[in-house]
Amino acid sequence: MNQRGRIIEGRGGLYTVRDTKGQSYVLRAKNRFRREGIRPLVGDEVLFTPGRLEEHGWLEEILPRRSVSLRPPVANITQLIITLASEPPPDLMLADKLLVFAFRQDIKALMVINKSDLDAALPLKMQEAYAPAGVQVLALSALKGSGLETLRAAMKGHLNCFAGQSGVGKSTLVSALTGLDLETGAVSHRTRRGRQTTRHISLIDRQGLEVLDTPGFSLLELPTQLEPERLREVYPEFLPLQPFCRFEVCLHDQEPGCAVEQALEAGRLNSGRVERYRQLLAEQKEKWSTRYD
Ligand SMILES: Nc1nc2c(ncn2[C@@H]2O[C@H](COP(=O)(O)OP(=O)(O)O)[C@@H](O)[C@H]2O)c(=O)[nH]1
Ligand SMILES: [Mg+2]
Ligand SMILES: [Zn+2]
Repeated sequence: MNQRGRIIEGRGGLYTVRDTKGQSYVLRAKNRFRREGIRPLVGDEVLFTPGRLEEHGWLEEILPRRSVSLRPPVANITQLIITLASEPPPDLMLADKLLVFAFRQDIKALMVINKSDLDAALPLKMQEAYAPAGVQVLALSALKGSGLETLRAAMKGHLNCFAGQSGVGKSTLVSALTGLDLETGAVSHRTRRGRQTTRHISLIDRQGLEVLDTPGFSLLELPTQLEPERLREVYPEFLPLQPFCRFEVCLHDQEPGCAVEQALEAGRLNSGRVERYRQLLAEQKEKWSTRYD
């Protein structure tokens, strides 16, 4: 008889699955998965047959995924926590790409500005840039422990995944929130990427929080299949303006009579967001036009 659970870890062909009662099982995937090209992912809801005595059991079926990411390989995230800090200097292009990734899959996005003990101005700047996109921005310091309770409350009920540049303090945050002692690295060592990329992914379920700390989101590429025309759809701050653009298929990229351009000139849109949107649009157009090469 099949039982139901969630994959919390995958290593060397063995999957650890936890059921709703908190019991863990070690499973092997049926050959069928490989034949059909299906890769079980951490976060997957599955049906399985437990093993008898010391034997491993069998992963029988993967239930439909709510969201999926292949780099890092995780399924069913419901909230992406985009983490920034003043050190290393914020990569806002990465933040915007992460938002595109999240919004395309209907994943909720939350932005946390860590290390606010070092720089109290950054959270306000990010609030200005991202609140119009409907993103909640939280200021905190994992080191000082400030702002953690607000973050904890925002994480409840979600399968959370921390994303952002190496060195912003994701692991420190997850440790502070869950009481686990995760591997953290000082910023000055962040170029030694080997250790990070070999690290495996696991789903932590502690103190009422479900969370993934993965290094893989730090170099996000938008998928080639994302049509340039669809990019504007995942910029919530553009949507109310769009009906006022002269052209219905306005890409908000210097076309005449563009309401986004007018709002930008009037200072009613964040210029960085618009500039980076246009840069991403150009990149997607390029990828799209060469997608069969
Ligand atoms: N000043 C300060 N440093 C922090 C804070 N949180 C983390 N750090 C430091 O930032 C460095 C990188 O942290 P880590 O958690 O490994 O970052 P990750 O690469 O995003 O997982 C470590 O040296 C941490 O001690 C914070 O709130 N304030
Ligand atoms: Mg880390
Ligand atoms: Zn327009």
